[in-house]
Amino acid sequence: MSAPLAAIDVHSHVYPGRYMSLLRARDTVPRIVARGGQDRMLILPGEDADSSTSVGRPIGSEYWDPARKIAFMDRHAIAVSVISPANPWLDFLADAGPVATEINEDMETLCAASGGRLYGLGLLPIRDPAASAAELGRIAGLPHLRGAVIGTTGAGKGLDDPALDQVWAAAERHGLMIFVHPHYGLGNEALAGYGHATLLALGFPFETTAAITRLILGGAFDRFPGLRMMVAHAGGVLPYLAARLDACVAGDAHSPVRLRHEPSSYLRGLYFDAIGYQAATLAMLMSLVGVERIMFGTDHPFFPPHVENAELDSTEWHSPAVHRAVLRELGPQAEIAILNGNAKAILCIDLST
Ligand code: 5CU
Repeated sequence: MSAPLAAIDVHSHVYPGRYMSLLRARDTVPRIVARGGQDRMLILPGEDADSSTSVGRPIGSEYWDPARKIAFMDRHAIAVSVISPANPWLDFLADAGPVATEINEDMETLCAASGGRLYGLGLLPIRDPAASAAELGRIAGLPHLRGAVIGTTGAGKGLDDPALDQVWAAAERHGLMIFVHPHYGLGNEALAGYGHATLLALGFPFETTAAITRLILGGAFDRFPGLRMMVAHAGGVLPYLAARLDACVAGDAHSPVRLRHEPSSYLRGLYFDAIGYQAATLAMLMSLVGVERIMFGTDHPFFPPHVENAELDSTEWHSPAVHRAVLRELGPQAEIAILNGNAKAILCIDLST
């Protein structure tokens, strides 16, 4: 059998050491608690009260040690990962400018030391749009960072808040990628009683779908046509519902929406990870936005296999295994483009080092 093609993983998370210290010092969610000699992570809304996970999830050095990230990559034939700080970023801090700068410097140092295996996305003090715009200017000067990851709440009023226009303007000016990722879930009250599965499987993509829909309908991509934005988890359910959105906007005689084009057409200007778990989902996304806008991702180190921590790095993980199989089903051209060709071009990644 031939060796698997080298992949570029554009959806891979890390909690830098400085961020871990921040979480360890807190006594409300998000935080890290020590239980029975083991660190447990409580980050999701209500996770401290959720007995289905026996209070939080175990967290080990796979979340911050670059050697373990690279061990996972080697195990799964991933040549390069574009690592991003994981949720909830700095959403819980009002005055996060200085710590964002420090963590972004840490991200650059970590990537620079990786011998070409790691590139990064920084984080933003997003509750302060002016500070976030300034931070994007600093990120643009860090050679291994390609943009920044954000959640869906912005400065507290969602991503269609006009106060965020200065953030989009800065990202557009510097040609940086903004990676939009869920954290809070949407419709959680209708999803309770089944552990984390419903929040992660449904609440997360619903949240992403609503956030990107509002951005589109609010006209952000008319005002900033050069804004580069990557949407997590294959776009949530927005690609699936895009034609319905067009029909409902067109069918509303009193719609406040004033766009140059129909809403779904803006999806063709966005980028997506390929974390859709089935070929039919990816085929649908490809037909809507074009294969050239989709890039392989794993979500590592979330969704680990159920083995001892010491065995994690040598065990095959579900997400990379299933997504490689899905890409094979899509045929060799799509497979190569999504596995690494698109990320090379879109994020300027050199696979030859
Ligand atoms: O399992 C989880 O909680 C998560 C999370 O918080 N963030 C993420 O990106 N994937 C899974």
